[in-house]
Amino acid sequence: MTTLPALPAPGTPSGLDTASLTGLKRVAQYYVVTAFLALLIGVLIGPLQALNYAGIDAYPAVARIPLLRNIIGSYYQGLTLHGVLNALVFTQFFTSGWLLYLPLRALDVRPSLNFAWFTYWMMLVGLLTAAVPLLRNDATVLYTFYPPMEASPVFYIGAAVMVAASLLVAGQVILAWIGWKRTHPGQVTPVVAYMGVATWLMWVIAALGLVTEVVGLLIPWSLGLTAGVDPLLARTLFWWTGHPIVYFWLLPAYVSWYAFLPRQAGGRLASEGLARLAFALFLVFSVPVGLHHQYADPNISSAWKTIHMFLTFLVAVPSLLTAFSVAAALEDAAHARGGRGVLGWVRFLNWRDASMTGQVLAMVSFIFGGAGGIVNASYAFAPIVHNTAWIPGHFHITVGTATTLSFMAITFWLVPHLTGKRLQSPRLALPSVWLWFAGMMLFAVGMHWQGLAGVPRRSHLSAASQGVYDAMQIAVPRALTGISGVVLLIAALLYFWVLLRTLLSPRMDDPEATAIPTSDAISPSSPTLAGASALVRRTEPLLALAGAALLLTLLVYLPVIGPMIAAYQAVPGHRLW
Ligand code: HAS
Ligand code: CU1
Repeated sequence: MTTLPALPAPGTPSGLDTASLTGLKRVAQYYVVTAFLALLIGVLIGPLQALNYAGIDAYPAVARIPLLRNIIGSYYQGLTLHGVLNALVFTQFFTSGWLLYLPLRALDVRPSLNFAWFTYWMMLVGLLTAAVPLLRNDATVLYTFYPPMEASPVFYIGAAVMVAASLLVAGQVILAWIGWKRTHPGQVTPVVAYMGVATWLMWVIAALGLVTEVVGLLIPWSLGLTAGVDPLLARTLFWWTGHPIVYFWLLPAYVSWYAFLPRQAGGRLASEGLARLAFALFLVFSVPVGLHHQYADPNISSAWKTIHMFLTFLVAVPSLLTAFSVAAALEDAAHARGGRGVLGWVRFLNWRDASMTGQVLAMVSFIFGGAGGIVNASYAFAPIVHNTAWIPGHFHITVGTATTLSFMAITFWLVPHLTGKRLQSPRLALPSVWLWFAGMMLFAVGMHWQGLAGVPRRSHLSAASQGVYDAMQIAVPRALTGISGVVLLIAALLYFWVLLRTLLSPRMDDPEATAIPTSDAISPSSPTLAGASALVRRTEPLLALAGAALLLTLLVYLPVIGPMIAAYQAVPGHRLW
C-alpha cells in the first residue's frame, strides 16, 4: 500500500497518482545516481591534487598506467576533470533530481514525465559530449574556462546543452508552481516548494551570464568564426554566474537543513517565516556580487568593485539567519532528548544517525567556510588570499562539505525513499561521513595555511624546484594537506561502498515506507495568505522578487559590461597544456 503524499498541498485533491509518483521518483533516481557516478570519478582524482600540495608528484606514476595515461595526462587535465565533475556535474545533476522531485511532490502536482525524461537525457547528452574533449585533453581549461585558454568547441557546446537542460528543469518546476498558484488562490506555497522555486528562479537569472559567455563568445570563437575573445568580458560574464552558482550548490542543502534535518534530529524547524525570508534574500542578492572574484582585474572601476563587496556582505545575511535557525532547530531536538546547557545539548543529538550526523558536520565545517568567504570578499584582504592555496581551502569546506557532505548524508534516506531498497552496510555510513568531515577540515587547514604563506593555487608545484617552498617553512601544512587526501580517499571508498551496494541490492520495501522526513515548525505559517504573517505574505510573490533580482543585477552589471563591449579586445586563443 502506498501512503500518499507525505507533503500534501493543503486542502486539495491529490494530483500525483501512484503511477506518476513512481515515474517521478524514477527520474529523480536517475539524476541522483548519475550525479554520484560523476562524483565517484571526480573524487578519485582528488588525492592527486592533495599530494601535489604536499610536494609529492604522483602524476609520473599515473602516466605509467596505460588506461589513465590518456585521460589524466597532466596535473591540469586532472584538475580540470576534478573540478568539472565535482563542482559542475555532480551538483547540477543532484539538484535537478532533488529540486524537481521535492517541489512537485510538495505541491502535489502531476508532472509531464516525458518532459522530465527529456531534460534528463538532454543533460546526459550534454555531459557525454563535453566529456569527449575533456578526456582527450582538448578541454584542459579548468572549471572556470577562463579564455584565452581555449578548448575544443565540442566542450563548450556540451556544457551549453547541459546548462540549458537545467534551465528546462527550472522551467518545469516554476511553471508547475505558477499553475498551482492559479488553482489555489489565496494559499501560501508549501515551504519546501517555496524554497525549491526560489532556488530555480535564482538559477535562471544567474545562468544568464554563463549562457551569454558560452553562446555569444566562446562557441563562435572556438569554431573560428571570430578572430579572438575578450578575456575580461568573458571573465565578467563568467562570474555573473560563477558566484551565484555557489548558492545553486548550497541552497539545495539548505532545503534539507531547514525542512528535513530538524525531524531527523528529533526536533522542529524554528520558524517557517524565517526560512522563507532567507530564500527570498538569496533570490534577490545572490547574483549582483560577482566582481568579488575580480578585485585583481584591471579596467573595472574600484567603485563598482566596492558596491559588489557591500552586496556580498548583504548576501551573507541569509546564511547568518540560517545558522541561527538551524542551531535553534538542533537545540530544540536535543532538548526533546533531555539535553541542557549552553552547549551541553550538543551531546544529546542523535549522533548514531549517519544522515543527521553528516549534515550537522557539514554545517560545522561551513561555519569556517563562511567565515573565510567574508575574508575573501573584503577588498582589503583579497590581495593576500586571492589566487593562493587559501581559495581551494575555502571551497572545500563550502562546496566540499556544506553541499557534498550534505548530499551524501541525504542519500542515506533518499535512495531508500526513491527505490525501496534498504541501506546496505549501514555501519560504514557513520565513519564515512566523519572521515569526510575530518579529511576536508585537514585539507582546509593545510591549504588556508599554505595560502597565507603565499603558495599559489592551480600550480603543479610538486614538479617545480622545491627550494622556494622549503624556504617558506610550510612542512606542517603541506603534511596536513597530503594526509587529508588519504583520509578523503578512505571516506569516499566507504561511502561509495554503502551507496553502490544499496543501489545494487534488490528492492525490499514499498519506497514510501521510508518517508520524507518533513519537519513540523515551532512557528509555522498559516496555509492561507489571509491568515499568514506579514513576513510570509511579503515573501510569497516570488516572481516579483525575481524581477527585483534581475533589475538589481542589471543595475550593477550593465555599467561594468557596457564599456567592455565598447572597447572589445579580440585576443587569440592559447593551448597551454
Ligand atoms: Fe565562496 C571563492 C566569498 C560562500 C564556493 N567560493 C569561491 C570559490 C568557490 C566558492 C568554489 O568574496 C572559488 C572560485 C574559483 O575557482 O576561483 N563565498 C564567499 C562568501 C560566501 C561564500 C562571502 N563559497 C561560498 C559557498 C560556496 C563557495 C556557499 C559553495 C557551496 N568565495 C568568496 C569570494 C571568493 C570565493 C570573495 C573569491 C576569492 C578569490 O580571491 O578568488 C558566503 O556566502 C558565506 C556565508 C556563510 C556563512 C556561514 C553560515 C553558517 C551556517 C552553518 C551554521 C552551523 C551550525 C551548526 C548552526 C556566514 C549556516 C551548529 C552545530 C552544532 C553541533 C553546534
Ligand atoms: Cu563568489
